Amino acid sequence: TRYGLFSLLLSNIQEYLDYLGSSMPDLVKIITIGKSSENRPLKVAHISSGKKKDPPAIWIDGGKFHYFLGVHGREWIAPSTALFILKQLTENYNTNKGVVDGIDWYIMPVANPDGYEYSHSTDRLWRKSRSKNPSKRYDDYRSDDYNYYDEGRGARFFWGDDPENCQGVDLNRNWDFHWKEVGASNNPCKPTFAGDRPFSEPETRAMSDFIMDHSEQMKAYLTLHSYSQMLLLPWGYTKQNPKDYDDLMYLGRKAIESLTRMYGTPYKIGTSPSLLYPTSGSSDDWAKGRAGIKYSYTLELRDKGTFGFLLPATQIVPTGRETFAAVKTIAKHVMNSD
Ligand code: 0X9
Ligand code: ZN
Repeated sequence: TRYGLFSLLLSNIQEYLDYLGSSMPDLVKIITIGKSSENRPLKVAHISSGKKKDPPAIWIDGGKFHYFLGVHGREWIAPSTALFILKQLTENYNTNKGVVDGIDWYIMPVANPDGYEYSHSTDRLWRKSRSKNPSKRYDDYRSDDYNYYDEGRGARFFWGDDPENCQGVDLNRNWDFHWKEVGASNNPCKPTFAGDRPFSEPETRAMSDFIMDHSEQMKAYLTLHSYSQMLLLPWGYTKQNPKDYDDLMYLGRKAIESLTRMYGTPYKIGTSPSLLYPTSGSSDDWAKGRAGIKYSYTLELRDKGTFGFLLPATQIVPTGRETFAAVKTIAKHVMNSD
């Protein structure tokens, strides 16, 4: 098809979703779960072959905030990896029948369409959403003693700072679970601004409402970010481990073994405070702590900093392939333990 190698402008992604929905209506339904601050549709692809009664479900978002499950604007590899997975599950149905028939997939390639678009049009390193924050003299924010940056990866400057307009909320700090306790900023000019209250943003509200409505069915929650090559498991807000930590580590290791087998890409596995930094109000913690989804993982995709957010296009397909291998391992486990 003309989408053989998808183009990754937001408009092309939305077109591809609509194309899948109309060309494979029995397999793919495109659901609009809400609107972003700037009124863009928030689209989720529901893949269900109907071959199994009451199958378990898996949610994947790219670029939630950040930039495939793309929550964070600048993390472009996330939406493209989500799309790669979506393509394998649909256009390559025959090859992947087992996991398509056994699972209901909910895939939201771009969870932060406004931030994704802004990172293309204006500021390549934009992370947050683009909502307008209540005006307050920005000087007032300078005195904040707790501002949080990308310390974990040793950033020397503050990516995504925007002292002029101070728009947007970090969609991975805005969820209603231990909101703003640690690793989140009060300051709307900072890249990790948590918002004025939990779920202040239409994007996080739409996603959490949708996931909650399907939480009984959902057995795994995967959110795609970049970069670092890590599989992170809860909790992010505390150094304590969840009761079923060993189960999450076990499946996480199996998933990463499948990933690494493909091209040898090394990944670390562990919690965010032990490998990166603590954060609270993040979607992975909420998915486990509030929605009760056992297997909740954040995948920090390629690379380890050579190119960082500016990953060359030649790595898109290899990243998609290895990540899909990990996702299939998780899917098979969830199918068998159901
Ligand atoms: O800081 C984040 O939101 C994620 N890293 S990123 O560079 N993509 O922004 C990590 C989130 C990991 N999960 C938790 N800490 N709960
Ligand atoms: Zn991110």
